[in-house]
Amino acid sequence: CSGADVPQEQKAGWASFIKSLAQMTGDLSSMTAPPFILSPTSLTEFPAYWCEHPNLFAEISEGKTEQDRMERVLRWFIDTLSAQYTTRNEKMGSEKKPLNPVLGELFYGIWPDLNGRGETRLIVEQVSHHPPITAYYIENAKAGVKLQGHSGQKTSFTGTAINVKQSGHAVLTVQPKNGQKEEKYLITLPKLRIEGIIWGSPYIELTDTNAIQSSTGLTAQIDYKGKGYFSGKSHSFKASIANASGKSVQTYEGQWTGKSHIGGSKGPIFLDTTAPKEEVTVRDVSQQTEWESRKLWVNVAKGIRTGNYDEAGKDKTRIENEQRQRRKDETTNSTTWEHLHFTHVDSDSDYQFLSALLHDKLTPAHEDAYVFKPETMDVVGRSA
Ligand code: CLR
Repeated sequence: CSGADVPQEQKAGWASFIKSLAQMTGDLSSMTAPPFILSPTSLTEFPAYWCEHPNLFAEISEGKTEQDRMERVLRWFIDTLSAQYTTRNEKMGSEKKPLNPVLGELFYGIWPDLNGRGETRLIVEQVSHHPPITAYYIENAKAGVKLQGHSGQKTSFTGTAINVKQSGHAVLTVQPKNGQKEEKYLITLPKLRIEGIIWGSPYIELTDTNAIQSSTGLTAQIDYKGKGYFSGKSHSFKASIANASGKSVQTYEGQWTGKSHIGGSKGPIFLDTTAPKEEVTVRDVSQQTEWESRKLWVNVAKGIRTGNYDEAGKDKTRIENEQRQRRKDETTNSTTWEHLHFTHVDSDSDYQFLSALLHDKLTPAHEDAYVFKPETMDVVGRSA
């Protein structure tokens, strides 16, 4: 029956949450949801999912040809999907509602240099609160690969599922190890459907398509299907790499949560995403500044983890009030909040150039971007 996975005493709360979804106007991040569905993790931590297999990220620049490198980009990209979209189900039993970051919230991490692959660094900043937008930068300088992007969401409710359209994009820059010239890859983001809402055990299925457009002219297109389309299996995809004239040069298919193959389903293995993931390394909370996510939310997270929802609620209210006061002060003083690590540009020249190379032209032709300020790489954070 509906709500089967909802704790008895929260069934009424879940029912009214579902009702309020119908009234939602595109942003559900600030909606109140019953405790059992709350996650103790802020959305500013999510960009770490781009790199839980740092080897695959580093190895992109080792590709010998343009097509080899595009295939490596595709392999790394498909590999990130299971981390991005199934981690909460694996760790917490279902998809959960993440903490809604405050403006200026920061998240830093690294993946250590193992076997000479180079250290990978992650810098995340919440650059907008209404609507929520998270900007991120990931770099492995030794390997010559860096990723810059931002992410937002528009949500709508179908009556049984939540549709999530992702806004933003990412640009990957690769300096090939063989000395060939620098390449850029525009990465657009797939659409999500959150299913299982009625039962109280939400999970994500990816839908539609996304693309990776290289400055070399090569394009990768990825099509997503759930159960009963390509293979009868959930979390399925088909991908193809095409050259500048649109001719397919290689295809791939399989599950983004498991194995996929080159060519048909009987072809050689392309990727097995079940290899152990390397979680990002983050400084201990005791060494973090007030703006760093795990320090900022420490009491809220503790309350959620231990079932002490009063404590969680109280500290969340304190944080939100403090934010409201800051915004008021800014209005009074005619100042605006300044980003620490990123500069906002209205039109991203990489997006404009690369999206024009796509056969299925993107709309809009322009998108904004948050450009990482390299001189802030070593800044430990904003002081309280
Ligand atoms: C954020 C960007 C990441 C990929 C990603 C994964 C899960 C998404 C999240 C993004 C945005 C927020 C999200 C979440 C799943 C659930 C959550 C859509 C796109 C919403 C706000 C909460 C829904 C509440 C139900 C679980 C009841 O790279």
